[in-house]
Amino acid sequence: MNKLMNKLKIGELVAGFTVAVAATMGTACHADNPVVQTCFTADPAPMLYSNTVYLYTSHDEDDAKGFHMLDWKCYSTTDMVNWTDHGSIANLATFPWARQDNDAWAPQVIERDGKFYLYIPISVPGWPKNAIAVAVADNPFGPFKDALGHPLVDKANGYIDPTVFVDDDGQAYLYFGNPNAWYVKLNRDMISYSGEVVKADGKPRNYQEGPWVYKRNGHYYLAYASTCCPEGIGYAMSDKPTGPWEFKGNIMDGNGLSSGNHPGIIDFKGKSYVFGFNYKLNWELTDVHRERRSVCVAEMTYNPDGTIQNLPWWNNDGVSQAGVFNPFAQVEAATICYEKGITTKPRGGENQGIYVSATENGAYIKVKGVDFGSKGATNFLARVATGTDGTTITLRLDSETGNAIGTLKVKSTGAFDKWETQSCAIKGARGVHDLYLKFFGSNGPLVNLDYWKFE
Ligand code: FUB
Repeated sequence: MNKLMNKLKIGELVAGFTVAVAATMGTACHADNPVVQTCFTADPAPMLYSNTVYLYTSHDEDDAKGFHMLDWKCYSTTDMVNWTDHGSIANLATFPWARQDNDAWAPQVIERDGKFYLYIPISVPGWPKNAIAVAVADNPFGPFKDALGHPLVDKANGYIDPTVFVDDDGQAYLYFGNPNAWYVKLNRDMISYSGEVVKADGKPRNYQEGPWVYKRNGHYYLAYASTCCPEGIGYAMSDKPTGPWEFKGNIMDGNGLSSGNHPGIIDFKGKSYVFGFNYKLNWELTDVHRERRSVCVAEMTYNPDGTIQNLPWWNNDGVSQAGVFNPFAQVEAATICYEKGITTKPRGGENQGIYVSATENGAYIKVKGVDFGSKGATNFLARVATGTDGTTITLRLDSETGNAIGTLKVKSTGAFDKWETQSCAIKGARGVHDLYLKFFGSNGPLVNLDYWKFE
């Protein structure tokens, strides 16, 4: 990100704060944006693989004032509104030769020939400090292992924000950079490159950082975080992957609510989506601007000539659901459209997934567009762990106070890490509804929930 205070004057921050608070008060229960509420996420990189969208993000720590970033995260969805948390897929310790206390910046993951390649910017000792590294995994969730034991692209000023694009002829390109867009041609192994680092031909107007390169209907696109004022998302087009790039406009204008943005763009089930970030959750917690960002998504529309229609700033509503949600298969409890009072925790061990913890009386998880079918459901099963008696999980339709279809009176399992399946009867669940799992009990940790399903 460019120097924050150069781009965003204090007045804009204060004005932004006022509007942010007004925009979020009373609406949180209905919001679907930002995509993740259990932690701060930034620098979205969506990947389509096997009919699922995987969203890789950087992660602002809860205590961040400026940037404080230690790991990279992964979420997945099949309907664009309910996102399953897969936790941390790599962290600074994955690259032991790099700076270990900060700078886990914008990632991207690409699948090729059944392997998954994570490209990340990282800091190395000395100056200049910016380098690009690559890690590899056998599946989208990692754990990703350092591929080289050293940077893929050695240090230079501004070598950040890598993005990889594989053209139809099989040639892969790695783009990166602030305040220039540079690229190299990757070799087929995806962990080495040939030739020199090249400065992209024609820097598009207001290009700052966060390049995202892709091809659609024969046009090459370079979307990026664009600066002039608060960061927006600009884009340029070309008829070659190496430019020259012609500036075409802003996909989203900058906004005083945010000092940054960073695009990730994808097509899924016949629609196009742009991801970026805002500071909504930060403004809900404090009136001070911190680097505590939250990934958002909006639907994007192309004109017949391939240009892209300008979008308003991220709204609270998010995008419409692509399909419905099946509650009859086992559902990871960390599958969330929106929540309050929920934290997510790793089960432990490599690739063991995530469970959720309800931390306060009145906490809830919203799962959107749940299809109970015409026959409906009669039973609810949940894998729970709790050291206390008296917690209930009430299942409500369409809002936190909507029609209750059942209540699970959770019995103590003896400890918060002793798991049991418990169940309750369900009545009145038919058709498609938003489902709210609403947690009541004494304050403090109430119950841990690993997965659930209806029968
Ligand atoms: O998240 C750290 C940095 O801020 C990213 O690398 C930039 O794109 C900006 O979002």
